[in-house]
Amino acid sequence: MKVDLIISADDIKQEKILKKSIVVIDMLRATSVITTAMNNGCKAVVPVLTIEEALEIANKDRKKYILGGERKALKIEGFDCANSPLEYRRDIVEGKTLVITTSNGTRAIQGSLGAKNILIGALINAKAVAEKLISLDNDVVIVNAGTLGQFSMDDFICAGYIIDCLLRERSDIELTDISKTAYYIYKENQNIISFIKYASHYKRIKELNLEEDLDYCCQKDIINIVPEYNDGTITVSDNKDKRAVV
Ligand code: 3SL
Ligand code: MG
Repeated sequence: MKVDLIISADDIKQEKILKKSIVVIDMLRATSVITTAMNNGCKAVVPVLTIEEALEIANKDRKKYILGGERKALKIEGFDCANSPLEYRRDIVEGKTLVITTSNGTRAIQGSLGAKNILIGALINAKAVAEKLISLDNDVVIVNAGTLGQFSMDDFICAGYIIDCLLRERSDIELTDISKTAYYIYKENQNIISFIKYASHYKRIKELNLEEDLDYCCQKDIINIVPEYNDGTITVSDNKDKRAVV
């Protein structure tokens, strides 16, 4: 099993992801939101690129859908929720379909179309993602959403932790130089907050007084499910027994 890594949604190349098992990471905060919503009983998540697309889907039946996401890290006018994972509580999401649009995370998911599998990963479900990858037994590309086409320290260290989980399960994993670097960086910085407090996006979220989001997203392995994208929709195939309490 080979593991490669792409550093931002803008750097995805079709030839690199074709037939691979992809993990999309936007730990601050889109993939943490999707994972939390699904863990709290959300039926499905529809990731879209534009606000207009999101409104068009949700307006078909406002009782069935929740509108979520952000622009410039802020709630979108007319939407139900912003991009804070803590908003996606069971009483809000259970039985609903979340239509979400975000600046980087949903772009990274859409950019990964053509891959064999597209898994949704974050620190909060990293170990479960690694276990799922082992069971798929295919070459892996970790797609970091990054921030507006730029490298993001937060997604990179999250990738490093997923690689660490993979290496604990299997010794025959071949890492590219960039995935090896993510792994080494994680090994030297296992306290995630101490490392990513220097990241630009961390600072932006902190300036918005969303420190609780940061604390939440920086926890490792509090959720055991792995959301997966197929044909326009993200679901969890075996979430019933594995749902953790958050
Ligand atoms: O870029 C994204 O997809 C978002 O997760 C960014 S934010 O953390 O909500 O600002
Ligand atoms: Mg991000």
